Amino acid sequence: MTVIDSDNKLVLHSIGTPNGRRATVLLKHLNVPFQYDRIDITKQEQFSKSFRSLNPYSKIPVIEDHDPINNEAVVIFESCAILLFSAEKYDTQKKIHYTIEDGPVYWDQMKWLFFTASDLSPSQGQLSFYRNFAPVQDDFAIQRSLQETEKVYDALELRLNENKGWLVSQTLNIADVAAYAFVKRSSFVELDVEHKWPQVWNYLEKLDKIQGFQEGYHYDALG
Ligand SMILES: N[C@@H](CCC(=O)N[C@@H](CS)C(=O)NCC(=O)O)C(=O)O
Repeated sequence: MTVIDSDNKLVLHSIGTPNGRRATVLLKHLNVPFQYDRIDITKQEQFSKSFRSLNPYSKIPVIEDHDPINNEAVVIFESCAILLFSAEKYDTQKKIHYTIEDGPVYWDQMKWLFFTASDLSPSQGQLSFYRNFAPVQDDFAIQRSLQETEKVYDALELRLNENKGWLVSQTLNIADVAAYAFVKRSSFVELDVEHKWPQVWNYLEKLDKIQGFQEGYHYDALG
């Protein structure tokens, strides 16, 4: 396990899964140098004592860094909390995030960020588990998680359609990073995004062209 190094560089403990990729996409987009500590969750490394001391829930990604206000060491888990922290600390030009001073658009960002955290990732994650990894084929579980995931993609489609192809305002922000890492992985759960949710497909193609997004996405891959 890597520990935070003396030059204060951010340490990312992660692997190339959708939640892990949220962190690498944002860090690459912002050109933030980081030290990568690969936690192989297929080898149960997330349950080691040292990793558990960083995240008692034993999930990647986790970062170690220093607070931008008082420079105290901090450990942050939860991929969307990592996005909020990294944007606050490193996006000093506010290229990819809104702050509370920006008014209602900040709350829109939070709303869509939380939507990705509490609706998109869990439903797609469950579908992925039941389709790709469960030891037994459980048709009810597959159908239920498919239905929930489709509802999420329906909501994204509606929002993008009504809001000129963006989730928040008409600009890029951290909610897009959070959505991108999962939508880009949609073929793994056999969702036909191109034909069923054309606005989401166009959105994905648009995000693919943003600097650092594909680099961050492909930085690592599980398996
Ligand atoms: N809510 C967490 C979820 C993190 C998560 O589910 N990480 C998965 C990989 S994508 C993991 O570490 N799985 C290992 C395990 O469940 O043992 C976040 O957004 O960071």
